Amino acid sequence: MAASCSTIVFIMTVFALATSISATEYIVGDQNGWSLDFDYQTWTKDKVFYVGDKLVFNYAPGVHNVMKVDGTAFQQCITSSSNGTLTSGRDIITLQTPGRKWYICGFGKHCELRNMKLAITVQAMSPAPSPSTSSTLSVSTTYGFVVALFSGLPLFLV
Ligand SMILES: [Cu+2]
Repeated sequence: MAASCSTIVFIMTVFALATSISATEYIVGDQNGWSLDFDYQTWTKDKVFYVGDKLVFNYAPGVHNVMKVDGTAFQQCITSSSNGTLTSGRDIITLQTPGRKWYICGFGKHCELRNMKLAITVQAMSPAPSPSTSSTLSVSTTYGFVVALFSGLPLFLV
């Protein structure tokens, strides 16, 4: 009994690890990073963000920052209403809840005049693993594990 129970836990752990691989890390602005006069609206257009994905803001520290704001503050570039300012120059934000998210730069008029503002919508569910590239490898490895476990199961039960 105990053996089969721990086997099930192990299988679930392996599956959890396999699904966590599908989280995506987005470099905001790609090679431009978090910078002046970049079109972040266009950058977000072809992307779908899911809970668990990460945003990486790359910039020279002391020149820019990243402020998490609400929709109103985003529209009007109000930096005082920030509920968290990141300043490291390589800020990584893990998207933890679904919904609309807003980020602006709090330096000078970077938000108003230089377009340092990013708005995204985070989706709740991660899509089913696509049958391509590296995810196929991890999934088939997982199945290999499970098959191996089940073929070994009778030994535990005897
Ligand atoms: Cu800035």
